[in-house]
Order: sequence, then structure tokens, then C-alpha cells
Amino acid sequence: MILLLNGPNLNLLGTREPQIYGSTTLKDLEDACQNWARALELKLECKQSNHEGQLIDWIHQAREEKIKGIIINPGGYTHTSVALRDAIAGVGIPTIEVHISNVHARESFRHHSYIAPVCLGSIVGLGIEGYHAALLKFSVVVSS
Ligand code: CA2
Repeated sequence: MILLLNGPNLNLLGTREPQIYGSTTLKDLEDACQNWARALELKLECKQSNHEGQLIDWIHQAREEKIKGIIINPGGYTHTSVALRDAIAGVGIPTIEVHISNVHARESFRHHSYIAPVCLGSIVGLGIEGYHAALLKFSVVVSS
């Protein structure tokens, strides 16, 4: 089982700022990920929260649930959260960070990620296809 976590404000996908984040809604994104996962013979659980502590609790629970990989778009917490970084490092589950937009082409405060150093890798700027790329990687490195 792979866990997909989307962080704060990603529930607004498709409703505002389409020039940055596209017109796909969170529901469309999660449906697309389920289809991609099925094609890759991976089981996938999708969650979204606007709350840092909730995301951390889900990461901790992932260890009990024998989750094999985590795909996370931490939203704005990417650039602020030592606690989220500690949770990912603490559970030791391979994690891939995904950003829909190219954070390096945006404001300088988006250029630093607290999360990236504790991840297997980061995918930025490829739109929702970045989630597909992350699933593809997990289809190679883990068995569902
Ligand atoms: O590019 C990404 O995926 C981000 O993680 C999105 C975050 C942003 O803080 C990161 O720097 C990069 C923001 C998510 C907000 O999503 C919205 C979507 C539609 C309308 C408004 C916000």
C-alpha cells in the first residue's frame, strides 16, 4: 500500500490560480492517481489535510499500517515545517515529495524545502504528472 498525502490548501485545486496549479480538482487528481496506481498494480490510499498535526499523525500511523511508500505534497509546510520533516525521518518509510508548480521559478521563500533532505527524491514543476512519476518510481522500488 502506498499513501498519498496532500497538505494545506490543495483542497482548493482547480478552483483558483489555474495558471499556477492547473484546472484539475483534488478529486480529479486523486481519481487519476488511483487509475495510475491500478495500472502499476499498486494499492493507494489518498488523504488531504490543512492541519500539520493531522499530516504528522497519518505519517506515524503509516508505520503501523505497513505502508511501503509515501507520496507527499506538503503544500506551504514544505517551506516551514521541521515537525513534518522529523515525522518523515522518524518513520523511515521511503517518501517522495511532489510539487505541482516549479517552486524554483517562484518566490525565493519557496526555494527551500525542509522536507527534501529526508526524501528519496523530489519532483517539482511537472503538474499532476509529477504524482504519476512518483507512483512509477514506487512500482519499481516496492511491491504493493
Ligand atoms: O506547487 C505545489 O504543489 C506547492 O506545494 C503548492 C503549495 C505551495 O505553498 C508550495 O510552495 C508549492 C500551495 C498549495 C495551494 O494550492 C492552491 C491551489 C489552488 C488555489 C489556491 C491554492
